[in-house]
Amino acid sequence: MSVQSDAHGAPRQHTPQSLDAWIDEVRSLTQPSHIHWCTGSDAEYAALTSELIARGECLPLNADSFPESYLYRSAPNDVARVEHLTFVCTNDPVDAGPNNHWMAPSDAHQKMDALFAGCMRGRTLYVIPYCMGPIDSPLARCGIEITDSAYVVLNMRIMTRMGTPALERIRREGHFVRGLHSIGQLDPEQRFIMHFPEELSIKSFGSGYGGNALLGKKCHALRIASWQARDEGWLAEHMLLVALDSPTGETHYVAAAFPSACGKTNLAMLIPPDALPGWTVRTIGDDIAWLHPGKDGRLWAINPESGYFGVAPGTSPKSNRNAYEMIRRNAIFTNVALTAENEPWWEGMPAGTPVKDWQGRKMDPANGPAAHPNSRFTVSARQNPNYAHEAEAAGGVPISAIIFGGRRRSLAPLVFEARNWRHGVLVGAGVASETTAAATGAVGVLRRDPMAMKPFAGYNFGDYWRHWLSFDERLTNPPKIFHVNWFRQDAQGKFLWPGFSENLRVLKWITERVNNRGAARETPIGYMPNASDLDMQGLDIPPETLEELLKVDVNAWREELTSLETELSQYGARLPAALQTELSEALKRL
Ligand code: OXD
Ligand code: MN
Repeated sequence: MSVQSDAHGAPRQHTPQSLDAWIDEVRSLTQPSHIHWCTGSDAEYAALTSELIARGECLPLNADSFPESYLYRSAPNDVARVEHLTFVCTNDPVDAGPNNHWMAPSDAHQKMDALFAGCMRGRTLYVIPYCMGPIDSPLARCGIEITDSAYVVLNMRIMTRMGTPALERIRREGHFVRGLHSIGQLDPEQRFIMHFPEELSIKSFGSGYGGNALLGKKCHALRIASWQARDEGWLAEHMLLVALDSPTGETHYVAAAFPSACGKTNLAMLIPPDALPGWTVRTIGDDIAWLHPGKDGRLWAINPESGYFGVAPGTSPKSNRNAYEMIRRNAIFTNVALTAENEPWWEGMPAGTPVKDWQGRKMDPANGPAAHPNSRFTVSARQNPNYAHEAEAAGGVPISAIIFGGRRRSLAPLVFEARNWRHGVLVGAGVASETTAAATGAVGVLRRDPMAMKPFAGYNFGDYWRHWLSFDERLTNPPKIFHVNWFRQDAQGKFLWPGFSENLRVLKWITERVNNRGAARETPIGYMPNASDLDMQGLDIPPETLEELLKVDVNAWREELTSLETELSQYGARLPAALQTELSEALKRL
């Protein structure tokens, strides 16, 4: 099955292989001993959990302090996304682009089918029908994941609208994204995450880790959906979504893209500081947004997910009180440490003492952190005390501002505003960030992560930027685009900005700019607040620190954009001329 645009740009849907024929084909390939069609019911969740407890694969946590919550430990070599083993398999390698690892679809299918052959013998094959987005939303898209992991089923039930209603929609619509997953032997030598965007399908083998195994999330809702979105005229992005209610009763919806483990969940669940009374931040989503141009010329967004797969370490009443409260029931914890009271524990926890580390070993600081740095909680978004009811709106919410950001100890100021949509696309393309534990590999290395989509864009970034630029014409009332950096450090490595709740001060300026009220100065990199334009009441920051946070180092920016120019040149003929022009103009302004 594939979707292509006809001469008029309208999506053309090829007839998919029928669901039942595909299940039959997978059954003969993988040879499971049972097939279980997931309904998404409470009883099913409870039964699967009991099975996993009986098999020793899951530990119930303290029933008084963490009711209905469980701990899972993964294989120690299977704790993060594996970007070097993740492929986009298009007929023409240029369509995958230099930003992706590529394999020819026929080779990839052959390789994967050899791994899948007989891999479910003695195991149950679970068929998981799911819907990404509100079940009645025309902006939502469905998929089926076949897996041999009950852990995946339990997580997919929290993270997606999973079960019978999704299956009914799939049967009605006749098309869906096909995902085939097996944990295999959890052997890193036999681990691959393959995407076939032209067929709207995914094959993932050898990993049980969320980003590799919960196929609705990164594989479908970002890599495959970004391709689908290009064909159909929308955007699938690595963005949180929030509703910002101001003291005057206005609501602004804001989308923000940050690389993995850069605080998206914390920003999405921000609790306003006492010094800014009357503000409320409500969460629509913490990781992925699907953005569609509306008939009114605005950009409308849904969160395709229904739960959070959040980074546990650092989650505390101080960093994110709502998250800390929300994960005290009905939560799945993966690779956290354990206290003597059978409570989950991670670095940054205000109390408790770990007695067992994330691998279940007796706690010994010589073995490193107690919780794995990429240990996670999975929890329903509805448990968030500030869950925005708009997350269920079939038509989504209209976006006023898009924010890009990265983790950069130097250069990027606290906030700046792009001059217009086209300049905003350049700002997004220039996002760079220090790597984190969310993916295997070195941590703390600065890398370019355009639109925070480096690991997730399912096609050539050159084509992706062209698609982004096309929204200049598709939208008569586009969101304003901003760039923020919460992570600036001084020479001693101390953070210059307190972050967390205090980030609301920057969001407040952003909403003022959206309302054409906020003051700003024009700088060579865009519009920036003067120190006096930010609401700093009740926050004690030395004036010279604030000045440093709002400074533009012209020479360093010239170097930055020159290096961006070199990086963009690898996209050759696929790089849109308009982006190159935008970059040349930005360089001239410096
Ligand atoms: C995530 C990630 O899990 O970006 O959201 O890695
Ligand atoms: Mn993410």
